[in-house]
Amino acid sequence: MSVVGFDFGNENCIVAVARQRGIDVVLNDESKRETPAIVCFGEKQRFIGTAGAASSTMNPKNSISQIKRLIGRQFSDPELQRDLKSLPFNVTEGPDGYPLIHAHYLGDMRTFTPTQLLGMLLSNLKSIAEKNLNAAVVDCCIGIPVYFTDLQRRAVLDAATIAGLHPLRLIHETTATALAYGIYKTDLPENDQLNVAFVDIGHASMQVCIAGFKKGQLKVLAHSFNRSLGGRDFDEVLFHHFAAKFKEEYKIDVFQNARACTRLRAACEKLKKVLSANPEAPLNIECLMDEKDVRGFIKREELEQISVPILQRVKRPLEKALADAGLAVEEVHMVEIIGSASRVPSMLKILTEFFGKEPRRTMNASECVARGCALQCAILSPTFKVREFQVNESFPFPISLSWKGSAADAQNGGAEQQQLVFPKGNPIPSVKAVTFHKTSTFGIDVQYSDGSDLQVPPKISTYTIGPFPTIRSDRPKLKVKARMNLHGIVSLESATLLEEEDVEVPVPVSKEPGKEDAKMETDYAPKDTAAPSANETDVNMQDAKGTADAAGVENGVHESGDKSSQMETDTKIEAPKKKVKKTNVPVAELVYGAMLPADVQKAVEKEFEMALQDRVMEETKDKKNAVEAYVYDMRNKLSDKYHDFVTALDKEEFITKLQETEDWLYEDGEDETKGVYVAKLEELKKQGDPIEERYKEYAERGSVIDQLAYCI
Ligand code: ATP
Ligand code: MG
Ligand code: K
Repeated sequence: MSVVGFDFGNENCIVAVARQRGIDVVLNDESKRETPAIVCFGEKQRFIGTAGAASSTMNPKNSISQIKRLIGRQFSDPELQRDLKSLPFNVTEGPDGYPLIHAHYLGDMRTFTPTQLLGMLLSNLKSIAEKNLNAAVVDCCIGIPVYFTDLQRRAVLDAATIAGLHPLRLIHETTATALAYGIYKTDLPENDQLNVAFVDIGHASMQVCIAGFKKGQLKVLAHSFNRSLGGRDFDEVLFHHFAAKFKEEYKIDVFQNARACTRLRAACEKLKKVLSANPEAPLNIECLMDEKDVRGFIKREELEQISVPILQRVKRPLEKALADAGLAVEEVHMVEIIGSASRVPSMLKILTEFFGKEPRRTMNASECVARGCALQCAILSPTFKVREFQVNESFPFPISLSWKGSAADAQNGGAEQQQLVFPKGNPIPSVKAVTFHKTSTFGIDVQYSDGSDLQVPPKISTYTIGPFPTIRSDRPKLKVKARMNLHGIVSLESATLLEEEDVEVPVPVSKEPGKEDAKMETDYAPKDTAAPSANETDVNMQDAKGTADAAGVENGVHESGDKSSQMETDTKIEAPKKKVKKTNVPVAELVYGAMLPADVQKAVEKEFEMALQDRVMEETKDKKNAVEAYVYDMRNKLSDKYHDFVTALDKEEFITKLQETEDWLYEDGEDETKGVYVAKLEELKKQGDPIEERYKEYAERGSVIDQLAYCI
């Protein structure tokens, strides 16, 4: 089984694999460690990754990039709207309120969802891993930003399904980094805690994670982020700076010309990188617009001045992380910076000032996320034995359930009630049982509580619980099980009606006397947890206010499996007591904006078709190349080593035929199907093979004679 980690960025993706001797970042077809996150649509096929980047300058309108920014967001999302302004391709609002990307592909204008596009990127990354491992890749871990919403996490999983991948875990990028940092450290303290802040400044966003390390484990103390603060902001200020300058000096308005915009932006990104290593740098672009060559120049100091508004925003996520971790700045023992935009010197200055110490770059800034993902995959996979290391992850948003109070409750008649179920910082994964006093069908919303820092509609999903069976007892309880799975996705997975029956029967007594009631909540066996102990904390029993249908949350607990029924068989008869009858009540799920399973299946088939088309086109190219290669090779050999094995007449005829084929390849035969090239090669071989045979026979005989001569 494969053990693979994927880091898909806005700009670049990295693939890491676990081998017996450790984790390796693998090379793509172009022998690069980084693969551009681009899908380029062509007339006959798609070009993904490095191939996509190569065709993107020629075909900007059909080259789709920044897919990570688009995924799982509503079209009306102001952040998405801002992002769209600088993208060269066409995006519109779909009937469901989510973006659709338009591209010219196979002779038609077509639309794709961001999830489909991420599926394409992932299937390209999957094939990079497969080529390196020489084996099928299915199991994997994928890094995601800590700020990804429930919907974005689901979208990544759907994209993975489309690509034929099965993520064992979606892991927060900064946590993957912390894992890659800690697992190799042999000097972690047994009792004290080493607190390390990881700051990731990527292309579009910034993430901070403070983790506490002890021997054999890490605990995430806080996560914070700014979703729109990264390297591209520097590109943008440089872009506006030079756009204004060129308007004044050269009387050209790049905003009037999409191609000029793209070229100036690209030049500004390069300029920014040059300024990271040099105090000043020139910017020259030939024929930018109206046949004018432009020349510019900027000092690093000047970049720092015009980027003050960006730099001012860096401090807040740092302060938040510290506050959430409950640490004073001196208690952070080390600061590690990652993400390539952390190379901007003024960023480093701010971080140094804030933490009162120089941040370190022990980690490979561009590869640590993928490496951490591969490590996490190895930990979760049965095929690898990994050094004991626990990852105690924490969820960055508070999540509540809300429902309508029943009319029977006079005070709360029909009013909305809310219960915080997974507070901010809740361990991942986690299961909680929530008790309701409901007896007929009702709805529960899962939503972000206030203060989630997410500017998205709070509602995640709605569950309909019911219909209920005929109720026979007085005050039945309904236990609803809410799960936050290993990916950080929340769902309600079951509802059980508990009724005390009148008949007095002997009851099960658990092995721990006096704990029968709590047992059902706590005695869950871990299933999907990487860190079983992550869940044992955070017991939060909030009882009903005595009203008709208030809820209580019981405990952060593990997977139940079928433990509860098992519990009843595992008993001794000791005392008569009322028996509790359990009945499952149906739970129907509606997740806002998520793909339906049938649609995912359709997308899988579509991806399969498109991949087949790509493969056919690649093979067609190969077959065409084979014809061309045969022509050149045969022509050379006919006038060289095959010379004595063909009559002059046959040779002349064959050479004419080869010439005709060459001409055909550049004219009528330039754009043929794979079958035509295969047939053409066969046709040529019919003439060439006998010559080749005769030559081979002779050569072999010669070598036999040589051998004999040698023996004698
Ligand atoms: P994200 O983290 O937003 O998902 P990503 O992981 O693709 O995106 P990175 O590869 O970490 O992002 O960083 C890319 C950014 O780093 C780009 O904006 C790029 O211009 C910038 N960058 C790369 N090298 C340098 C450098 N030497 N100096 C300054 N900035 C750089
Ligand atoms: Mg990144
Ligand atoms: K393992």
